[in-house]
Amino acid sequence: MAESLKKHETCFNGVVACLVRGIADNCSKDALRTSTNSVVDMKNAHTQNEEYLKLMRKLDLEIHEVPVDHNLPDCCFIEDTAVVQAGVAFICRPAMESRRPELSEVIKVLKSSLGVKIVEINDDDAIIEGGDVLFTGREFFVGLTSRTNMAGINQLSMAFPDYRVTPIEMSNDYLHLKSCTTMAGPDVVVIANSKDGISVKKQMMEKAVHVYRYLTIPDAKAANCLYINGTLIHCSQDEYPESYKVYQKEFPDCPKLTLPNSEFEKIDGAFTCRSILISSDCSLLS
Ligand code: CIR
Repeated sequence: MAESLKKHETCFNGVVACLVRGIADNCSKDALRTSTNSVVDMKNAHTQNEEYLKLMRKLDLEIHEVPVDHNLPDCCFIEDTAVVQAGVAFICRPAMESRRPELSEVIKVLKSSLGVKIVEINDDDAIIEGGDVLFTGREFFVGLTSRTNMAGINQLSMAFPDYRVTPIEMSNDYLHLKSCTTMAGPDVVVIANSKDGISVKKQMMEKAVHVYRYLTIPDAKAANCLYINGTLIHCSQDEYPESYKVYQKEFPDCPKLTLPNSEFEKIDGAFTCRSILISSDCSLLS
């Protein structure tokens, strides 16, 4: 499969594995969140996470589980710890001190299970989280948010010298860039129909090295989707009926699956944040 892929499609159609991490027992109580009164139903969260893993298995991905640490309430949001693309694993530096101890176990699994080059940050002023890093297969867009600064973006640029890295200005409406935009396949960007979404789209259109197809999604939280080897994974009809309709209508020929995400959404987690997808150019598995 992977050999015949064009380079820019490898991260979409050459996905061979994923890294995931379980839910800490103190997640409901201690996970960071923007909404102060949200309470996670842990039983339901575990059910939703099981569905997520079931889907990864159904798509034939080899699953690498980083051992859950019950002292790290946000550890299931593994996307924020590393950007693994184009043969490199760039280790992030989360803005929140409470999340930094998440890194060591992720690095261990990346080293032991995958043949990928590890690049760590050497600037104490840098902060960057994977949720802010959108890779299109051709270039990176990185949100400038409360979790990512220019020093962090500069570190990412150094780790991926072959790719253009474009900072995207954002207001504080969203936690991360990928809270309002993700890739729905090669060269297709889905983006929230919101003030920030519109501004992000404008910046991407002005600065991108490539012309992408942009698709606007009515519910901001539904603009976070996953595309894995030809299958598009998006919001359920129950949770976001209007956005669900857009996905159904705009991707008529693409196999589509839905997942519930309501429990993770309460603590600002979207679909992408619960895994790090590994493509064939980043793995000894290929
Ligand atoms: C946090 O605030 O760090 C977590 N509660 C949520 C992180 C979500 N990460 C992501 O979407 N990439």
